[in-house]
Amino acid sequence: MSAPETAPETPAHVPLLRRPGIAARLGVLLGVCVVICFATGIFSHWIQHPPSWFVTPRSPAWLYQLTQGVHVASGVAAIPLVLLKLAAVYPKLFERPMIGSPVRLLERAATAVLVASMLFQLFTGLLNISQWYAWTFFFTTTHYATAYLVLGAVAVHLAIKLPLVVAEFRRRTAESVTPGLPRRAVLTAGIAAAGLAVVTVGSQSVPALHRLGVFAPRSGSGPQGMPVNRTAAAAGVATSAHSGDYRLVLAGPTPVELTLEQLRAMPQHTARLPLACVEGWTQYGWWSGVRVGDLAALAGLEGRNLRFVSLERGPYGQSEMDHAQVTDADTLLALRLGGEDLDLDHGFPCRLIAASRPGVQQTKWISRIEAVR
Ligand SMILES: Nc1nc2c(c(=O)[nH]1)N[C@H]1C(S)=C(S)[C@@H](COP(=O)(O)O)O[C@H]1N2
Ligand SMILES: [Mo]
Repeated sequence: MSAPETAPETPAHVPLLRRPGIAARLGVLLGVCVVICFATGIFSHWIQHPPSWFVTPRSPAWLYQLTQGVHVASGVAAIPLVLLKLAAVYPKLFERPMIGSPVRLLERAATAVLVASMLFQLFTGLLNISQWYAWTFFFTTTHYATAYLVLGAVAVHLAIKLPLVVAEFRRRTAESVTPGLPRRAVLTAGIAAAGLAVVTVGSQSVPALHRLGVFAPRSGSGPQGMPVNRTAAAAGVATSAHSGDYRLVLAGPTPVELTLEQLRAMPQHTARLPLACVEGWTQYGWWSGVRVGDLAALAGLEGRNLRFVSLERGPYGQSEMDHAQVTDADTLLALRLGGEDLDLDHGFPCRLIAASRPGVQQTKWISRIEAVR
């Protein structure tokens, strides 16, 4: 009796995810997400730490909402794609020889860096937007540095794999005679999973979809219909903000101290502006208060870049603004939100609000305005 014949290898016996061309196509989708995420991330970094050549864009008011929304969306979409891609290629990660030739060593080292840095970046990013700060390092600096590591590793990986990717895409015509459905099904599933992932965080900015925001803890509304990032109690300002001793200090050539009553007596302006958090959510509100340009003029601070100091101590307790935005008619020291006095958690007695500015720079509980340098 002869041994049973082994069936010839047909596409049907190749696990769905390992079919030719799938890894390459997932890689292209992932690469697009990475580039978009990097570009919008670097933009956010420049806005917050402007290099000397960088001109901070001041309009449209929703610009930062858009770029940061796209940043978070592309990062979140990349998570299911990277997991699918790993599932498609993981047997290769354990192929022998482990080391081999120098070129192979380089390739494997680059892959190790790529996988590790990308998983680290995407998952810490996801935890951050989910407000689960489960680490001791300072997130933004680490996130920024790792972004370059990911981009560099992607570039090396692409340089090594480019011929393979091109070959995979060329094969397309030859393959169209075999049933193409499974591959397309995998890619469709990948894109659908990426889309679903975006919904789990993006829905926080769409009131009707709040319940879908499982990775978006700020879903739903805080006081005055606006989510709260850090409460007054957490910032340690609950007492000082309500104190009768409160004064706004304008530390200019003509020093001025204003009580809340005096601030209320100044000309008030109203603007509809978004709070666009770096963590992806955006919420619009009607803000009313004193124009920062008027306050600067009062203290002889015209033409100066300004620093806004909060009653809160610590890294989020101050922010800076260039003189061009100081004179913007919509740059306000807001006293009211939606026609009511600011809620304590939104920055009572007053907070900064200006167009196209990351939420993290819309400093709450302002007690002092001074010139930078
Ligand atoms: N003093 C102070 N201001 C702050 C913060 C803070 O922690 N402390 N958080 C900032 C961040 S990250 C955001 S997104 C907005 C959120 O404003 P809200 O809490 O009123 O929604 O406030 C900003 N202003
Ligand atoms: Mo934020």
